[in-house]
Amino acid sequence: MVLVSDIYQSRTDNEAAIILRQDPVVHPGPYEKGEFALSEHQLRSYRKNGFIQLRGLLPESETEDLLREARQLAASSGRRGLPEAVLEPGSEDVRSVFRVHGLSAVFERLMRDGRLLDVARQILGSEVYIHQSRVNLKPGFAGKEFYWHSDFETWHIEDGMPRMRALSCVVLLTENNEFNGPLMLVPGSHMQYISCVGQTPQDHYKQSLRKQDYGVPDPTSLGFLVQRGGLQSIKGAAGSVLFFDCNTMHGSNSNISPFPRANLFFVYNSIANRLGSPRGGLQPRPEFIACRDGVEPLQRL
Ligand code: 6CS
Ligand code: FE
Repeated sequence: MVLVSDIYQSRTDNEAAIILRQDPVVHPGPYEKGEFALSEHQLRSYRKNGFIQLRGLLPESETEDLLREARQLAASSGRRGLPEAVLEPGSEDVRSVFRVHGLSAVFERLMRDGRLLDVARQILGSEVYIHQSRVNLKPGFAGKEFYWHSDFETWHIEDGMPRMRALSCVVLLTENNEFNGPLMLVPGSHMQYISCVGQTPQDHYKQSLRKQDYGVPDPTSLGFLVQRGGLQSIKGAAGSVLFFDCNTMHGSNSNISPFPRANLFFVYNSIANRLGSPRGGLQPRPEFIACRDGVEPLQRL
């Protein structure tokens, strides 16, 4: 008999494995339904697919200001060489800016906006805080791909996130279309956890945020998930908002089109799901990637 102490074991150098999800998708909780909470129908769709896209949740005029702010942050943090500014592999273009809710008052307000927060609290069934925030810029001609992954696999192994009780909220800051590398998701994949092969090197984030080689699913498991659920790309105008479960398999292609693609991410985590120790003797990742200090429930605006 094999005793497994971690229900979501991964990167222990074993063979790849598919583990059934042990956590709810929509978490029951005493949480009061907010003004912008999802309808029963929308909630059912989120539970089934592991994501939901809300078109036009933010008006386009509002997203113009957000995009300007994101670009300014990218330029200034890149110029100052802040660790929050992650560059594209083999180039000087800024790929992502992390901890945007700490760097900008505009994003600090938005993370507490009822249009986003009401949905996050409703799905996670509790008070929430921000585990990670970032803007992915994917510039025209130059933005490279994000290979297939489950965020939870990384957050569990590298950040010690105990359970699947977190979600990503993605605000489209530009149009996302078939040309500029929109996000692709595998519907239903959130119900299976792909335990990945290979051991994580120390300081893995320095490489993985530019191009990820560990914590990626094997082709057989990925093929199985896609065969069952198909693929869906998230296309839409700026102001569309996507909520997706922390274990939904996703990735995106590079952007060889002239059209830049910028998306803003807030990762909401349940206050009952705070980080523990990373697995496999890894050092905790820096605060700007995984919040640990002074974690408190977000106050709604
Ligand atoms: O390492 C992380 O936390 C991140 N990496 C990817 C590719 N997606 C989610 C998250 O930003
Ligand atoms: Fe991701």
